[in-house]
Amino acid sequence: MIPLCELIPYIPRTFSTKANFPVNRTSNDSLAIQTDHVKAISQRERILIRQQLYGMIMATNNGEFSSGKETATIEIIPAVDIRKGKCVRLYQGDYEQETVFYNDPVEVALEWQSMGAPRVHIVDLDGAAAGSLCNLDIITEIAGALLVPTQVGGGIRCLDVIEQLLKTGVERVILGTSAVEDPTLVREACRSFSESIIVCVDTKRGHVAIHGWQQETELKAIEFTRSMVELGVKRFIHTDISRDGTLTEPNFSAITELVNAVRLPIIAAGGISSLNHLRMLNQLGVEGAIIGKALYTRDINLKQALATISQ
Ligand code: AMZ
Repeated sequence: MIPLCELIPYIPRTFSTKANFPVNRTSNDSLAIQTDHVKAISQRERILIRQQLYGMIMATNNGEFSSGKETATIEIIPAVDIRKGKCVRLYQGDYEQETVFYNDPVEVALEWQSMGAPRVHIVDLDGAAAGSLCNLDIITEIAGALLVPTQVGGGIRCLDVIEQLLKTGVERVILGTSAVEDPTLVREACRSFSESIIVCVDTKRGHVAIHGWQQETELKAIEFTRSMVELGVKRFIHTDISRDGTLTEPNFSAITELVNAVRLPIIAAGGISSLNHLRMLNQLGVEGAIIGKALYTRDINLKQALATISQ
């Protein structure tokens, strides 16, 4: 068991815990809690602690975060977006603003694995726009070639396709458009495949967007996510579309709001472009961070990111 004093160094002086055990403050403002008591701290409380810490970082350091010790709780997930058989990145999800980074998506997925990626995120961009998978052969090849698990989205609209993907070795399937348009499918998919189903909450100006992000809905992120929890969804990916592919920064406030609203794992995406962003997301209590453009432009070095997060 990891002592919490390593998990949350430099705790604000105002912090108080409702936990029913002694908490000692050390000379360097860490919380020292006996290892035996650490088990009693719920995941929820850990998240609240991280959020307090995040507030303090923003207030005192202009957003610059430096910490001696952090625990690797966040999973760093490289994205491989496929369009017309190639590995590409789009700017804010715009199909007109595409950069081709690799001709062979299998090769790049293997490269991320060899650099230590614990999981690979695969999107069939043609599939998301067309409403059915268009790059199934390549996805099957990647899932077969990798040892690490994969999650796949883009154009998945029925149970048969979900089952087919899971049979080819994909670990998790992502539903976006069909989650909005076909709640019955979500309920049935969760009933049959449970943790293998992820719903993506891809937002433009706070509203969920579907059909390759080309159609904005009336649904607000939080209310949509809550309705999905009711249907049995156990994990979500949040992407702020206006940040995606921009190398700016993640929408920390929207992510915090979602983490607070839903007591389930959230994977953050969109705008992650520095090691600092990863450290901050780690503190916010997200389960994972999907990195796309910044890995391809080398703004983030995957090995360095993995090392930073597990220090
Ligand atoms: O970049 C885009 N325009 C885009 C994209 N990356 N459009 C959809 N997607 C991804 C979603 C999710 O992973 O983030 O496709 C998946 C959802 O697809 P669908 O077909 O279920 O809405």
